[in-house]
Amino acid sequence: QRQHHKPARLESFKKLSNVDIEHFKKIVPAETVLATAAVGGKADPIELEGFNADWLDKYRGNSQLVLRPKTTKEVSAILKYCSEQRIAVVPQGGNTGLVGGSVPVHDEVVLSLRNMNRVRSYDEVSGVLVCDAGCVLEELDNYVAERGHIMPLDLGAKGSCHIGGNVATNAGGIRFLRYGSLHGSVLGLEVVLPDGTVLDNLSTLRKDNTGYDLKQLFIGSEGTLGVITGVSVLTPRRPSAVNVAVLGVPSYENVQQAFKHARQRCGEILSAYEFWDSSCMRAVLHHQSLKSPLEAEYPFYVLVETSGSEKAHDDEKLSALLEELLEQGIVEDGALAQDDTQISRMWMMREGIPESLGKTGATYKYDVSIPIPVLYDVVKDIAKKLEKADLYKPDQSSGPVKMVCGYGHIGDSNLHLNVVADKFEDRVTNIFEPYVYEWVASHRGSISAEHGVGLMKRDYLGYSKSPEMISYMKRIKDVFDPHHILNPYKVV
Ligand code: FAD
Ligand code: S2G
Ligand code: ZN
Repeated sequence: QRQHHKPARLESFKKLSNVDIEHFKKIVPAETVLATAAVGGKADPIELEGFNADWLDKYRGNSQLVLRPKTTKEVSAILKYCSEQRIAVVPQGGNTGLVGGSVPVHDEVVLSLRNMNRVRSYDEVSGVLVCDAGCVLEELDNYVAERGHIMPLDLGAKGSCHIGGNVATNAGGIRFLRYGSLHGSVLGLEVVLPDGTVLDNLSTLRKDNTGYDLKQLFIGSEGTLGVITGVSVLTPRRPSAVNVAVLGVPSYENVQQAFKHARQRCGEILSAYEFWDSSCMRAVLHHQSLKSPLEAEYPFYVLVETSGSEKAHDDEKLSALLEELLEQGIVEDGALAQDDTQISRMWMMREGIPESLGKTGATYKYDVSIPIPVLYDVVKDIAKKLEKADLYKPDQSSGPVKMVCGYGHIGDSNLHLNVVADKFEDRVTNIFEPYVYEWVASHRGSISAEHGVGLMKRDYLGYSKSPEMISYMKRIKDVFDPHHILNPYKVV
């Protein structure tokens, strides 16, 4: 049973017919068109499954047509036709988004960028990469690594997500603390507007103050303003010395203390500071069949990563930090990675959490930015509310709710509150929606730190943005997409 109640299909959108399929087959290579018999094609509906269901299997559309163009020109021809015919379109990258933004709500056409995956140019001096939007993030990181550079973002979905989708969702991730937002590292974009206009702003310049910086509007636009077909991004020098430590921490208060010490002790080489609680740790060790590098179980765990250019110097800083934290009783245990295998195993403990929760049951995800001091309180509040409603008993995975846990990029003041239940059902959802959003708004936080709004949070935007802000967002939407054919029902 899916969690959300779908908005009604807008009748202003044309229902596809074989005439449309025939037209598409004239403007893109026939083998890139995936159409079911319902619209005059030959594909078995099962072949469209992966395009209609999201990563969480929480949102499911009913598209009968997937287009997988290979060039910007083809994208332009598709959108021009869809605009004229008022055919609704969902741009799709790696389909790893978590707010229902990447799959159709009803029968919108899926425009997949997966066939646009070429590197267009790379400058090894400046580190500027220009590539198609459909390049997979991990493949780009491997490509630039061979040339001594690193992608300025990294996330657990790197093996499937596209750089175009990362830009469209303004993804944050585990390197945000070090390399900042895509609003800073993206230098230019090539975007096809809903009417087919190609906006070529694929600049490779670090500085260009000539008029409004339009590319910023598309970063985080979640496929509602235009289809990103090309990305120009600045990739930093790959650090030659990376080290990681995992700490066992007795309280959330101490997680914050350790962060202060880490910033003091590691200074400019601090490149990640992630945390997770004991229920996340139990789930990830079990599902990823990993062994904890620490002696015992602790209420909280922290992963600290340093990235610099001088291994001996950096290791000295990290071990000094560890000593200080242990001496002052801020942490109760700590393990320093001894080699690359241990580094990737420690990262697996953190990055494997989403998948491990997904294997445990239906995962309600709340990705929020709240001031660090109160960040974990909301996890405790929700657990109490679920207990009071007799839906959850801590440490007993019997009730309809099995887990209430918190983890995330605490260095960015970004918490991932996750509730794992048997299934998505209203009596559970109603406990925390809109409660979580009200809670976050009362702390002047954001109801979506990095995952975006999509379908899931469209009706809650008002908890983080004023009516004036939302009305100007809608005006901008009207400027770029007057017929609202691009990713309808989502964001605004
Ligand atoms: P999709 O899921 O295909 O699409 C996402 C949105 O962007 C949709 O609205 C879609 O319409 C739009 N879109 C996609 N491609 C384009 C395009 N070319 N032009 C215009 N619009 C487009 N997010 C974080 O921020 N930080 C994390 O740490 C993080 N960790 C994750 C870990 C896991 C295991 C998973 C599954 C997801 C994680 N995410 C994280 C979610 C993240 O937003 C997505 O994984 C990613 O950024 C979306 O990329 P994608 O190519 O999969 O896009
Ligand atoms: C992360 C992934 C999605 C989630 O792991 O940093 O962004 O909330 C999240 O499980
Ligand atoms: Zn995250």
